[in-house]
Amino acid sequence: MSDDKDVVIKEYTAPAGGWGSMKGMSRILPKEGISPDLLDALRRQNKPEGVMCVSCAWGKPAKPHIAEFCENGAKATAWELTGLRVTPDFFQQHTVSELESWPDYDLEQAGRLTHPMRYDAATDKYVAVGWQEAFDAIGTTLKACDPTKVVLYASGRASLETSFMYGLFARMWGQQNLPDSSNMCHETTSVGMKNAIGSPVATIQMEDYDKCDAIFAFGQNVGTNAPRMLHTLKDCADRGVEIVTFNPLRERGWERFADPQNPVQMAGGKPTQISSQYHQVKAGGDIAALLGMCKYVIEADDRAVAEGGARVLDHHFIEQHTVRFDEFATFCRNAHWDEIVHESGLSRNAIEGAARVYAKAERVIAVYGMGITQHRYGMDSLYMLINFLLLRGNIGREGAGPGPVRGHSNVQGQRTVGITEKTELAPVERLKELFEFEPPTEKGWDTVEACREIIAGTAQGFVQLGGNFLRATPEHAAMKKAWANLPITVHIATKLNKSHLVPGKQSYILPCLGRMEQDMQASGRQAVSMEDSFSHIYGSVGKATPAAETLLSEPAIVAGIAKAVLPPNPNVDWNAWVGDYGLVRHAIENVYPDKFANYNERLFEPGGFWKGNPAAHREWQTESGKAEFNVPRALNSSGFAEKDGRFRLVTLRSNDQFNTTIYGYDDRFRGIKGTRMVVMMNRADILRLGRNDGDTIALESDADDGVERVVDGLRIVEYNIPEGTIAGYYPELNYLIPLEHHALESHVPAAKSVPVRIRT
Ligand SMILES: Nc1nc2c(c(=O)[nH]1)N[C@H]1C(S)=C(S)[C@@H](COP(=O)(O)OP(=O)(O)OC[C@H]3O[C@@H](n4cnc5c(=O)[nH]c(N)nc54)[C@H](O)[C@@H]3O)O[C@H]1N2
Ligand SMILES: Nc1nc2c(c(=O)[nH]1)N[C@H]1C(S)=C(S)[C@@H](COP(=O)(O)OP(=O)(O)OC[C@H]3O[C@@H](n4cnc5c(=O)[nH]c(N)nc54)[C@H](O)[C@@H]3O)O[C@H]1N2
Ligand SMILES: [Mo]
Repeated sequence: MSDDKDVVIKEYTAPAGGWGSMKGMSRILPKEGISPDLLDALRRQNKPEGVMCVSCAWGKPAKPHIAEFCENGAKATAWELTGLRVTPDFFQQHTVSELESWPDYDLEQAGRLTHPMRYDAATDKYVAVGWQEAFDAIGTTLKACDPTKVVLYASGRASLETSFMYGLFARMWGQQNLPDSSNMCHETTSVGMKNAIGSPVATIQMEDYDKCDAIFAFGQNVGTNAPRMLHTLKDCADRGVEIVTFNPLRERGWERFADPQNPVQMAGGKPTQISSQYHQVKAGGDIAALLGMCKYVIEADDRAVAEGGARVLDHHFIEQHTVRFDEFATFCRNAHWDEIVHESGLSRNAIEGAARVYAKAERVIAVYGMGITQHRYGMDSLYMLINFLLLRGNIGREGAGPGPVRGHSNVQGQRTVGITEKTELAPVERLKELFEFEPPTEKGWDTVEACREIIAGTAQGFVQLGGNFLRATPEHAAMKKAWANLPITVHIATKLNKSHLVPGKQSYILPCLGRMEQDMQASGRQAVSMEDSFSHIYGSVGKATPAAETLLSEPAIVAGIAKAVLPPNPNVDWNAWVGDYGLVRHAIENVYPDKFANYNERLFEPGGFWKGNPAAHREWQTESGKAEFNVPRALNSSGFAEKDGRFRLVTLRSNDQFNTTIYGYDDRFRGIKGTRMVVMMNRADILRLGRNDGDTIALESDADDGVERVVDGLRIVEYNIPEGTIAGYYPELNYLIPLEHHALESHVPAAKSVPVRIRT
């Protein structure tokens, strides 16, 4: 029931994949019982006409492997198809205050929610309520609110169909407070890439990995967070592609991999070495590392020009397709190596070694994750990554380009179909024309803004379509206090989580079908669809028996709320849409004809259908009409100065979790077992503090705002991590992140470089 399992800290020497992943899977599965539904779901996972995994957003190949799932996808599937149930009886046995004290792991273990529930303050318990009664009561309360003060959050799992309905509901109600989990995740990509190259998403597709000859990887933990990508990387490594990784931690997936589907490797053959170079940058050190590489390449080109040698830059591309190169090049030439070395934490030699790989490669892909986006100057890191690619024309041609690895399985798609707080990203004119209402034009709230309003007590209600907002957001102590004062909280969810257990004045849990489950409606079995990191869109058909007969589908619940809140509109027939999701797709196609032409017909195309990307063929939809170089505003993205006793805390995921869902206490690749309450620390830092490996300490906020934020009971784990950078797990450490410590323009909480000190 708690975090005090047998703690074992021991270096893990095996590769990613291999028998370890088999054990990782089997450790989770038997507890849950292997049901025929689970086997069927795994067999059909990520295959054409199959069911799309609820875990990560990695692409689903047109020609899948026999088992196109990974250890962590299997865990996510097993836990969705668990035989355990959270029934009205369960809620009778436990008060909400009691449940709130349970660890996230125990809440997840309790099983699937089965009945709509209403919070009863008198008994401090959730009690069963009928669906219609719930919708009516929610409708009555929401109608009395100022719609522009209610938050309609979406976590990136819900399908394109549900998300479209949800966004439409918000706008018909007169608001667009539609923060998405993307606001805590790749929003830096969406804002920064749009500014720099006119496309908010990856320009590459899966096939580009077959054609690249170098990969530069920044701040992403492939072995845990997108394990199916390991197959792609292995194929690349086998072809001799150079893989150069930048990460403060030596993440096993970027080091070596044994393919569980390769009999030779499983029989003890040599695992594949993934990275040919591995650079342990400091937290926030990517701007400087990229700057060093850009400087090297630009100066090599200067020499080539002077000596009449072969050019190193793609100067044709630069002239024809970009702006502000000269300004950027001057900045790089003037940069000092001592500063670059200090800010990156890497030697000049190491950076030049990486730059030489870049200068030699014909086609380069840059992949990245939260290590780039979740920083105060995350946008500058991202701009540097784009600058770096532009220097040799590595955007908009085969085998080259930026490849952000998205988080939730449909997080990118939700943005595509209107889950956005930004008017300019919403298809306002089309909505007006097709559904005959006046969409709002006032910008809605993003995640940080929603948190501000909640803390200030001005938010009047919170609806969450999936997710665990309270647990996932920063400034946890203040958020928790304020959350309880919300006039109404409504949770559309499959599993119980902490956000549900700090009820607002009124609170409802509305349990929904999971993606693996059969969704029968008036017109028969329904499919839903999602978009992956490569902008490919796939249909997904659930076949498992629903966890309870009382569950409704997500579209049905969204429609139920919409009908209870909105006056009837003859152009939106919510009931017909719920009866046949093909009609929702038809509406999506009407709103976005370019991206979704023949949506229903193409739903099951192997490998998904591509929604297209102008930057992929060098059409730059930017302000200047060109790809833009940007000079960074800082050399380190952390956004705070270094000083004695201050650390940069990286908060990240273990191998046994999906965001706030904790599947277990074994972070296998990092060799940390039995506890999540750790802080990974360099040996020199431990000695300097006069502490020992295994000591228990408290971390406190070292932000300059004077607010006290503390997490106690953390065990020091001596770890291979740069001095001054420390790491621990999210969400436990979210108490330590100030709300205003976020990426400047995108408002992504800066979870990868949080200023903290050890409490003495
Ligand atoms: N199994 C599983 N899969 C998942 C998830 C999950 O929780 N579990 N979550 C999903 C979601 S929503 C997302 S967004 C993705 C997240 O996937 P990732 O982007 O991999 O996110 P994190 O686990 O937070 O790890 C960030 C990585 O960045 C590194 N890093 C930290 N700071 C820096 C820095 O300053 N510079 C560099 N270069 N590296 C840095 C860390 O060491 C770590 O390897 O995964 C998705 N897939
Ligand atoms: N410190 C720190 N904070 C972070 C991060 C970090 O790296 N460090 N990462 C950030 C990132 S990248 C993200 S994306 C956010 C994640 O934030 P969220 O997306 O809000 O959180 P999740 O943990 O993914 O949500 C899990 C819950 O979703 C519900 N759920 C699961 N499946 C379904 C379904 O099919 N339908 C519905 N309706 N509900 C379902 C379950 O109730 C489950 O408890 O956290 C962010 N917060
Ligand atoms: Mo994410």
